[in-house]
Amino acid sequence: MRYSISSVVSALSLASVLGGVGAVPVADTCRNPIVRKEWRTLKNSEKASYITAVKCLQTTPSIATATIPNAISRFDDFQGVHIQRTFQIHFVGHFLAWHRYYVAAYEKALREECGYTGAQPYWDWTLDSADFLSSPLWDPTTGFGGNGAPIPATNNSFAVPGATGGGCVTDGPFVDFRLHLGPGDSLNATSRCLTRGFSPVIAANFSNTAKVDRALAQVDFGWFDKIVEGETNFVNVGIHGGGHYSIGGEAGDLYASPGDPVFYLHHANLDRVYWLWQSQNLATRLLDISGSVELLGPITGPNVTLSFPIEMGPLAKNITVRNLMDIQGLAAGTGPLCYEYADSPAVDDDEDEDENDKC
Ligand SMILES: *[C@@H]1O[C@H](CO)[C@@H](O)[C@H](O)[C@H]1NC(C)=O
Ligand SMILES: *[C@@H]1O[C@H](CO)[C@@H](O)[C@H](O)[C@H]1NC(C)=O
Ligand SMILES: *[C@@H]1O[C@H](CO)[C@@H](O)[C@H](O)[C@H]1NC(C)=O
Ligand SMILES: *[C@@H]1O[C@H](CO)[C@@H](O)[C@H](O)[C@H]1NC(C)=O
Ligand SMILES: *[C@@H]1O[C@H](CO)[C@@H](O)[C@H](O)[C@H]1NC(C)=O
Ligand SMILES: [Cu+2]
Repeated sequence: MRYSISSVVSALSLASVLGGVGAVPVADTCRNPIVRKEWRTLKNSEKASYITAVKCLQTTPSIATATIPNAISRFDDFQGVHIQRTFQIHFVGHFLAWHRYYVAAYEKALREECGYTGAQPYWDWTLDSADFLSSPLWDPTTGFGGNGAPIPATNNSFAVPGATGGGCVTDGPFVDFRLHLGPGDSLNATSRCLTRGFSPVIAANFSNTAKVDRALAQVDFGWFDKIVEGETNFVNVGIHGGGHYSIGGEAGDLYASPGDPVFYLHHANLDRVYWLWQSQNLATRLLDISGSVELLGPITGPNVTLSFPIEMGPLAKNITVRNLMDIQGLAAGTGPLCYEYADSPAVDDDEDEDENDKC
């Protein structure tokens, strides 16, 4: 029920109604929102176009060298800004808003600088939770390539439970790709391979439907965000950490994780879950924001509000949280966003009924 097309459609019409009330009249520039689809529902030709656009971003010259001197490509610009802002954008009230804007900026760069005509795909990791290694994402020809080569456990600076691999990826489109920033908070010049360290255990325990349902069942944004972000340990990993640590390697690096192109599919899915949560009650949830402005900051505040500034450095202009609450804010006259999410292929009414007991 929660996920059904009809509930999302009615939610979207409500968004337009809300936007009309008291909003400055704006040309209807979001009549055709681009549709973000689950990776495995794309045609092979669409998958190829996306990968081609990512590789284009990886070879398009940086525009951010004033603030990230060792960025070489536009892809590096995105990773560099995430590295720089890590402590301002995680375990804070605007975590989801910031990453919503970040993914949208990346999608815009793919479309406007690399000729990509599709939308940012998402990765519904619940589909792969039970059989992580068989995910179509890891296909060497129609996906992002697979696990990293095995390295000794002692070489893994960050021991993710159940991690395998850990070295450079050995197949797929990014086998020769070089990262120029990181690891961790380093912005020094470097040339590194893309590493992965798959952990099927993390995927099974933390990237499953029950975890998503638990997040969706939260009554306010504060609790929703808390459940999504989880804790800074491997016992109560949120669905955010589940995606990151199940891939591991570069993607498991809190700072440098956008160095793995799959980062953007993972965060698009988190954004989809955020939107599904908002869509259960848009009248309230387009306005509901809370949480500390500081990393794991005090419960006493200061807290994030709708007027809190969201900074993207050289990637996009400064805006406020208010502008990021609605993924079709462009239609509502309240922000720059104009996209929607196609249902995940897992979701149908039969399955919804089966899942009712879990929440
Ligand atoms: C493991 O770490 C050691 C010491 O830093 C290094 O010499 C070695 O090359 C590393 N091995 C692999 C497979 O990365
Ligand atoms: C980065 O470069 C600076 C200046 O050369 C150096 O002090 C620092 O140790 C380097 N950091 C890393 C992680 O290599
Ligand atoms: C994953 O779940 C299993 C079964 O509940 C549990 O035994 C194991 O400790 C969990 N592992 C992690 C890393 O959470
Ligand atoms: C910040 O939010 C917390 C939790 O919602 C609340 O208890 C606290 O009073 C808020 N602080 C301020 C300054 O608004
Ligand atoms: C965004 O705001 C910050 C803080 O006020 C400012 O330093 C920065 O120059 C602004 N960036 C842009 C692109 O306007
Ligand atoms: Cu992040």
